[in-house]
Amino acid sequence: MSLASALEMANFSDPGQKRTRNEDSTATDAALGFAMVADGMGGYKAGEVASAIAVSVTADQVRNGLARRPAHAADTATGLSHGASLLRKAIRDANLHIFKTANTESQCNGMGTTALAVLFYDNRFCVAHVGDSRLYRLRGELFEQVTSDHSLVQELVTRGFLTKEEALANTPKNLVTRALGVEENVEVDIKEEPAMPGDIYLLCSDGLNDMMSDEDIRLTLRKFSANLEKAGGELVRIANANGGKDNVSVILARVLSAFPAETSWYNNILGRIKKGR
Ligand SMILES: [Mn+2]
Repeated sequence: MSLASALEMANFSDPGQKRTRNEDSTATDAALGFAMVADGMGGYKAGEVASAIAVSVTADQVRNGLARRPAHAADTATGLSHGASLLRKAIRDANLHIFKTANTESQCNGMGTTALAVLFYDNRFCVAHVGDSRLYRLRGELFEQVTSDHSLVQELVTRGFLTKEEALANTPKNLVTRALGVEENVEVDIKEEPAMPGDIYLLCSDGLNDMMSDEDIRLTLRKFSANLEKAGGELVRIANANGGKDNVSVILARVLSAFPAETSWYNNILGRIKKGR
């Protein structure tokens, strides 16, 4: 079973109701099992430059890295899977590229971007992220946020200073505490978990989750879960109907069937060996 037939993906990015430009960048490649959202920030055009660099550098490195070795192979230098190590390195390289561009092109001074990249392989996924773009998962009735925002609100909650309600009431919502392009090095959070048939993954920029509660996102996903194109279109439509204050990006990925790493030729050989032929 190839990855392209085990995964279904839909990709939406919309400027919203208040902004003239769309500084988000997105990419999907179901055959590679790859999806990414980046939410750029900065002066005139710089935000979209930063997010576009993040997505193109990461996607290129993932494509090249997977051509060399399969994602499920062990990376003996890091103890991670090759896929996880590849995602982390790609985002670090994208950071350096953006940082250098920001410091050499005057019109790009101060630009930055979030990065959220997901890679599916061997019945699991790896998510790598920096900033406040989010990965959610709908599994049956259970809808949860998989990533933890690198934002002032989340830091205050994680450290126990404020409850989530207090933090949301008293703290600027969109202050990210980590982004690509700000410093020469960046810490990338990575997480690897099993992916199950029926799971729906949602990658989004804050233009979605600032305009819709998690419960409304969950209800919309469940209502339209039979059709990812419809579900994604509805999420963008509701974010815009609720004000559309920011660019809104939504990627949906559904696991249609199991996708173990073993290829069919490998199983054939294994079958023959077991039968003694
Ligand atoms: Mn945004």
